[in-house]
Amino acid sequence: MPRFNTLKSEAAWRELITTDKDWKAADANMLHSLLVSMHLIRAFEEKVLELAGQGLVHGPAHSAIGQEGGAVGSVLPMRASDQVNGSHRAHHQFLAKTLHYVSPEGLDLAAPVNEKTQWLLQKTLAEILGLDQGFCRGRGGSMHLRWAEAGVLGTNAIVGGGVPFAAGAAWAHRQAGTGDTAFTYFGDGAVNIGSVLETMNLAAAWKLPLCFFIENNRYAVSTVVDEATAEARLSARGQAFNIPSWKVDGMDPLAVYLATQEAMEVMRRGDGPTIIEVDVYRFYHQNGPMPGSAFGYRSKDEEKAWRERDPLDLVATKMIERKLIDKDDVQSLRHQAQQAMEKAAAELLDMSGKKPAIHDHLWPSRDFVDALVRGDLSEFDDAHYAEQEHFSGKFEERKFIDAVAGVMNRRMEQDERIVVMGEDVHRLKGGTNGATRGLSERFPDRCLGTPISENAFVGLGGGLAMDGRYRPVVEFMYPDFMWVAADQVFNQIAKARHMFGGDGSMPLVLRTKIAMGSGYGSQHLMDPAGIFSTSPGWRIVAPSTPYDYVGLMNAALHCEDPVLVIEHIDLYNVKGPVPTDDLDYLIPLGKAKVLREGKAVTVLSYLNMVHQSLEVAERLGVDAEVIDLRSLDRDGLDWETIGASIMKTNNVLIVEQGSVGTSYGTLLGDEVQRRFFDYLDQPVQRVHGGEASPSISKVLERAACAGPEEIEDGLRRVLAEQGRPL
Ligand SMILES: Cc1ncc(C[n+]2csc(CCOP(=O)(O)OP(=O)(O)O)c2C)c(N)n1
Repeated sequence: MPRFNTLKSEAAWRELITTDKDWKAADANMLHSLLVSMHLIRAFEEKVLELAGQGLVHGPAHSAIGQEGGAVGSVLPMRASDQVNGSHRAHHQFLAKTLHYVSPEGLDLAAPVNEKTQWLLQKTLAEILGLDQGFCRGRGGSMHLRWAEAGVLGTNAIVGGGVPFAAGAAWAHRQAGTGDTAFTYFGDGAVNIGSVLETMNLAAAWKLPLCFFIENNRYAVSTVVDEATAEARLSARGQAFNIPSWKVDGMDPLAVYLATQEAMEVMRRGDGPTIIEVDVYRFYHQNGPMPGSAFGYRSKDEEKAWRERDPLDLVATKMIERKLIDKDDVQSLRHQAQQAMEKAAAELLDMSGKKPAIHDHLWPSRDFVDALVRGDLSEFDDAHYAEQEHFSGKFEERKFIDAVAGVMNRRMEQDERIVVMGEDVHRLKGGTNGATRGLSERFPDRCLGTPISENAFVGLGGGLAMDGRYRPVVEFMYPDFMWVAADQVFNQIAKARHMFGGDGSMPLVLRTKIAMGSGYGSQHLMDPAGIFSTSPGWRIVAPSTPYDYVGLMNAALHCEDPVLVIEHIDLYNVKGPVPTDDLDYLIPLGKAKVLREGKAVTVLSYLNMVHQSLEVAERLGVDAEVIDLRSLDRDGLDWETIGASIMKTNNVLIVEQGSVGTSYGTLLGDEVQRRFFDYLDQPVQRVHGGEASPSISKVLERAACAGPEEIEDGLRRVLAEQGRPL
């Protein structure tokens, strides 16, 4: 018979229950703020549902009526500089935090609404209605509310999708030593998604001051919490990750307040993340003004029992018991909150017709639709640009990979905001290829080896970039891992600036390497350019020489947008000239380079395929003009250079190495044809790999990718079409 030891998690896990004594001891001003905030939020949500019922809210309105206690109870112990984010159901958290921000002295029953709170209610309602005066200029609506100044990082329509971003804010707090914290709010449904679980692990491993605040309202749409998990006591997740956790009754806002104070203490003293699970109930269905019972997944009796535990009534009763207020005060508070919402709505609605309608002049202009997908690049106004042919200093021959490590060492030495993170970047003499060589020795607190959690760590990078105090450089060991992190890469990082109104920056650099030819097979060898170029928000650079790498990396690190920097392993050991004494110059984003002049055909390419194209054209003696695109995103394509060449050659060959399905050339070919159709003597010709991802077998891998033979074929095709075959 084996022997067994009973094992126990290290993490504390406690339920906090208030007593009469706690209610008697609670600060009167705090109770005033609690009650006023909850009433303002309740009246706000009721107005939103009323307007939704009138068809004035475009899209869902996920009300939090019934859940106010969790939001307000947790926000009141916060400082203005603590930050929060949340999910699709977040009006209450947004308002709790912003009301607290505009009324730092507390909210008072004697005057519950003042100019600032009225302004806030109207601006929030305007956002939910999709109007120009809203916090995100009407782009975010109900599910994407952001007011950075007040500490609201942005709420999120992807369940759990905002959680890694909050870890970024928490990392910035920890690194800056402010003692501030970040709170990420999400529901019981979100507890089971990867971004949440990955972030719990990462935040605990890195001791981030991040509170995972679970609003357990028992339902994810109609799915009951214990149908979705075998451990329905959701704060038990803390046991798995060594995170101290509290469970409280969220219908008791004082319990939430006290638990939050305790959690705050843990986080502010540097002991890492916390979990608070609050049991709450949404009085209505998932969204809209019907009760959940109308959809058959819960009973009217259950709803009645929870409504009898309304957090607004509990706080009012306790305050009346303490003679802090009387019943008339509560009536008057409710009335004033409703009046405030009438007034806010009246400012936005035209009541002159048969039905209320939004005032026409309040909508955003249609021209605003694609504005600020990326920033305006004004940060480059005084940039020090230097192309290789104009550089006057001394050069030395350096390997590409040494330029990669060299420029990052230089930038980190110059700019304390830069933080490098990724798997193994801190070991193996600079990660798996030497790209981060020297960084962990010189900057141990800014070169971070991550757990294998692409979604969490690139999302953390996104939150860090958006926070603005630091500039993350994230490495994906192989590009295909972007699929693992697709939500953070494409839904969160790429869309954040535009979705939240256009003003926020996202200065994140994502490095990755194409490794076609290395035998790593179907799941490691893609070229990510095609997929990233379909994602608004990203800028993409793909340098083909060490000199350009330094200049483009410097530009990427200077840019206020997310920039994907693509490297290629074939280039790592290639040598090229790099300035001996200057690693500070920039190469402009959006500038292509003609590497070989010619009149017969314009070859458009990037990375290693530029060199292969040059070699083949030279070998065959084709009069090809070879252009190194360098910047690949829609905004970065240098149409001046490309156009001038096409007008001269009237023929285009796009050369890329990777698969046709995820091909970058698809976008480029389409654009070229639409812009220059009249100048083309033949359809745009293309060189690319096969349909399948490259296999491990050397022969099949070579067959899946394009190389010199395929480029030769392409050039022959172009010339044959011209009636002068080689
Ligand atoms: C990744 C993802 N899956 C599904 C949805 C659709 N959806 C929106 S809200 C929701 C339920 C979320 O439940 P929970 O996390 O408990 O939050 P609650 O709605 O109860 O506040 C679902 C399935 C989504 N928005 N994102």
